[in-house]
Amino acid sequence: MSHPLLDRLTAERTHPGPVVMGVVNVTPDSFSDGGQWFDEDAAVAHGRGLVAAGAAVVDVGGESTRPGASRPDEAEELRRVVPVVHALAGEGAVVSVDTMRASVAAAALEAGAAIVNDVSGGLADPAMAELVASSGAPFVVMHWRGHSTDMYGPAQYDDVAGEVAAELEGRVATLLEAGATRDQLVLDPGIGFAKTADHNWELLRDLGRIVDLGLPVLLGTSRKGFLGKVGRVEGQERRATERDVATAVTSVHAAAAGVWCVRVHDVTATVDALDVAGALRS
Ligand code: PMM
Repeated sequence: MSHPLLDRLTAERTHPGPVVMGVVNVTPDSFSDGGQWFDEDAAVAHGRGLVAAGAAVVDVGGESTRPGASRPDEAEELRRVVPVVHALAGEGAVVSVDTMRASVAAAALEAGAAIVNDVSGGLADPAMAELVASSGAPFVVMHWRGHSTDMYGPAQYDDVAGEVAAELEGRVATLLEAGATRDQLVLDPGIGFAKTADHNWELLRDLGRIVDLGLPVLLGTSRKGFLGKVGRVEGQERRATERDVATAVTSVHAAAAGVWCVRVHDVTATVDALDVAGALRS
């Protein structure tokens, strides 16, 4: 049983496999596209283009989570995010807000956002669980072990998929205790967050263990560093914008593993890949 909005997004998609979420980073410093959509009009036009390319949801964020990034203050995050959410939602797009702050999530919902995507799964802001419960909006619970200022210190696992699954279940229990309902929750293993390249590959191979938790799963591999390194010697890695083919391959893998949604920068590449994979299977 999932939230009516999540069911609607699944039912209305025009390609096989997972729903596609397109990324709109209203930041000066994101690792893959920092600065490109920092201007409000550019961000809105970009979001519109992602919807035209097949994104069922556009994810608007104002804080870079690039390793080592420092956080914008709340006023600055609100200034970046709210007008873009308002404009895209006003045009009929389904918008999610990518934030770790309950105040920003609340303002974005007020401006027309329909989904809250929190890379900390509610851990960064103690007020988030209460907001999730009171709003009733779908909430993406990502696996997280701390802010990006120390991304790799906590990247210690004996069994990465098992530990990520257990920690996500802990977050779900806390959110339910705060009054959220199960149908609101979407799980995300948090590729690249407190995970080395080896951890990311292992998690991707073991995605079924996250899907088996029984909630819809969202996967964000798009343009991440481990896709730049694979098959390349040091110094010759693919740059972030050269990782869209690699990302599309992981979207096909996610489809086979039963993932509900993939979060990507290049929507066209992923939709093409899902179409081809679907035709091969049917
Ligand atoms: N990755 C980034 C940002 N937000 N949200 C979710 N749910 N999952 C992710 O993997 C994720 C995210 C990384 O930064 P980007 O916006 O440049 O992709």
